[in-house]
Amino acid sequence: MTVFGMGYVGIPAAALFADTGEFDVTGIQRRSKRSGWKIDYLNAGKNPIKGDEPGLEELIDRVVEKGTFKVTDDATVCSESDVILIDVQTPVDDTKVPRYESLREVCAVIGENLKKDALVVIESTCAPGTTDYVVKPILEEKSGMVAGKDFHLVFSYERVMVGRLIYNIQKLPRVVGGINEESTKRGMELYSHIVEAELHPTTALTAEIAKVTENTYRDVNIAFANEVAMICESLGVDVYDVRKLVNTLPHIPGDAMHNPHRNMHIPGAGVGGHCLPKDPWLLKYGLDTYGKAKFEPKVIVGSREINDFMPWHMKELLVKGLGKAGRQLKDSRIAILGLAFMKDSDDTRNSPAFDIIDYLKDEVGEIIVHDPYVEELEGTELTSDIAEALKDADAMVVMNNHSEYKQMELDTIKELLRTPVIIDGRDMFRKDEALAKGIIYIGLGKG
Ligand code: SAJ
Repeated sequence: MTVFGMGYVGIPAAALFADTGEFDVTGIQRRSKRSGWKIDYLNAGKNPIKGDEPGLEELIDRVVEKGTFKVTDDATVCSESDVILIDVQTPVDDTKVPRYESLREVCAVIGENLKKDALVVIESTCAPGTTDYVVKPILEEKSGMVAGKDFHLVFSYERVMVGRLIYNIQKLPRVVGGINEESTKRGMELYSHIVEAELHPTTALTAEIAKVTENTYRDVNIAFANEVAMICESLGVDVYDVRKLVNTLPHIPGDAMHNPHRNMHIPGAGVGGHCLPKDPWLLKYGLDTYGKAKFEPKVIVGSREINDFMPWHMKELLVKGLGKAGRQLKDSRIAILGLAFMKDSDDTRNSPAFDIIDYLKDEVGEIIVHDPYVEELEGTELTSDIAEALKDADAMVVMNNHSEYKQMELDTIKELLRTPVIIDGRDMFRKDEALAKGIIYIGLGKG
């Protein structure tokens, strides 16, 4: 087996297959400036993925020791492989169009070296239609073989999440989408080696749509919560009270059609990460590029617009809060809390904090950003010391829900701030308690 792309998807998958004893796995990693170091690191049995990934380091060490996993930059080794996994980056650019350069490059090399009867599996998230209209033509043209007959082609997406890379591959259900029956069958057989949960056979296109839909569904639900939050602000109630009440509808498993259950998501200062801000655009790109009927997917695009608006709304709330304290943005020192995109993580990909920093940096006296986990920030002062961040600040803007923020005492905050203004984008504090202490508190969604 050859696995292209030693990232947070490729490494766990390669190691798990290597651990079964059924596969002799080679990981392919380009000797690029940014990631070339991973080759020697992995071959030394070490895990290059940051953050806490239970079981991953021991797994890598074990399979390197056993000799069933090694990494190289020589992609032509795939000529020996019966199974080839494609786990390379598939980002979208700032015009929301997917960048398939590395995918195309890898497909060309695979095509040139493809062994008859091999199984090729794309695990990277891509726009619906990519397997059929991008990957398949390159593999067929370069190999001179016919997909589905001389070799097999499957799209089977990962559902990995930070902190649960190994667990999710083993324990979450797996969708296996082949370009034809035979391909699907071989994909099902392959994943039966490492997936303990149920396997769901389908077509490649259906699987591609399912993957981006899983994340688009979440993005739309968050946007719905954010829109209700702004309605609650305007009408003068607390959206978190509304959410609690809405979600009291019981979850009665069994009769789905009459199951009243609601799951209103959590409103917040924005949506970051490497999945949600990207996947809705991949779904739209698939519709625009390969769809027969063209139309504007209003709910999906509208939801992206709402979620992308939230950091701007946090700035609006900040201006309001400073106004109540008789201050202007331009002569204020602002403390932004939470650079990472999610709780207790150092992952800053697409973090909404970058947006509000952009909106403020040319308009305020000073900005200082606080994050307990993130170590560097280009162009703006960053500290992991909360007292340093809050000292003499005229407002504290909470952009993410790190546990440290939930545990802070309002009295301490008030003492440190020069002007007692809290703009709470993640429901970290109770409005009534803050107001009782003479703090000018504005919570997102709390009218
Ligand atoms: N967020 C909200 N309100 C919510 C949930 C999330 O504002 O109710 C925000 C978070 O603050 C964050 C962003 O959305 O900024 C993304 O959060 P996330 O929990 O979706 O984290 P991700 O981006 O790591 O999402 C991944 C996805 N997993 C895969 O793509 C395989 C997603 O499908 C999972 O649902 C999610 O993990 C998860 O549940 O942990």
